Amino acid sequence: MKHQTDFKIAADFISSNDVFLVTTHQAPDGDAIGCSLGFAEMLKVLRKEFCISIEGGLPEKYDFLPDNIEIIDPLQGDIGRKFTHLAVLDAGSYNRIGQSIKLADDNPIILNIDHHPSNDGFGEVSYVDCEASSVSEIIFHLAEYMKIPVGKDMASYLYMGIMTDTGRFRFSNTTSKTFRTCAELLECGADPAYITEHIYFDLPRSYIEALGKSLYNLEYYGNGLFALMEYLEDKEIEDAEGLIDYALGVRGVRAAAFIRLLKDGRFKVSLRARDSLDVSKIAETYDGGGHTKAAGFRFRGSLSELKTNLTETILARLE
Ligand SMILES: [Mn+2]
Repeated sequence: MKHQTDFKIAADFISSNDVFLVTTHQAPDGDAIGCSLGFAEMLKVLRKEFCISIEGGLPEKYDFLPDNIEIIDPLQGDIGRKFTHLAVLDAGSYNRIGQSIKLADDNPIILNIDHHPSNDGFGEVSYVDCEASSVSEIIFHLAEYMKIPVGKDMASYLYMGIMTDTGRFRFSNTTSKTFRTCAELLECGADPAYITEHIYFDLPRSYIEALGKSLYNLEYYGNGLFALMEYLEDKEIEDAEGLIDYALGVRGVRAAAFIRLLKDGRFKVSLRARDSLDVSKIAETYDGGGHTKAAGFRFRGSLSELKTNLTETILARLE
């Protein structure tokens, strides 16, 4: 898939239309939320009409963000309106927006802005920059290109997106450009201490409980090269994605998987790797996707078969 990174086409799409549905992937992470809100701030400056739809609405942990933009949760019923022009952000494929699809026309005209290498290039206009740390970073540079001033709220959203998608500036997607972008966001009013405090040091007790249970179920395979963690309680953990870092952070571990049970009986599997292993390739064999070092998929079937197959596949590539 050849991806294009020409801001002009994206900017023309935005300038030449008036009403947008802004949406992102289901189970939104910090970047998904940050870039959607940041993009909406841009549309505000341009005096465009828009609506943000995120499946499940805004997760509670993001309550601290400025709340002057309403986010629609398509699971809460029909708003009686459909949109022709969509800005789909941080989603590798169109169906990743989940139920937000209900707010789109049957044949929507889509602007796809993303940084996942697995992006399938959907949409009339697709801007996919795999070198960017996050879509939030892309949105900042798009605003700069379009000469749109970045206010404090927009800066806060985008800083939050970059900080979370780089794992607090520690993943290999963190570049000098990332830091320069963040420096500019700070100059535009983003408060890094405030944002970090709310994202990482204001955890609900239920999260710590889930962490305890997940760590209790940590297993090692292949002489400790692969760590497998599972959380099969019938209780949803808010922001469970971060838990896998504990498995990957164990000395000697080069790949980790975290298996969770979804409400519909399927398993959600997150994969992480250090070094050379490309876990997005493994996720793709299960119809999932993601980045080389962080990917995932959903699976319906037997848990023991899943664990056996996944362990074999990963160890075959590690050893
Ligand atoms: Mn992202």
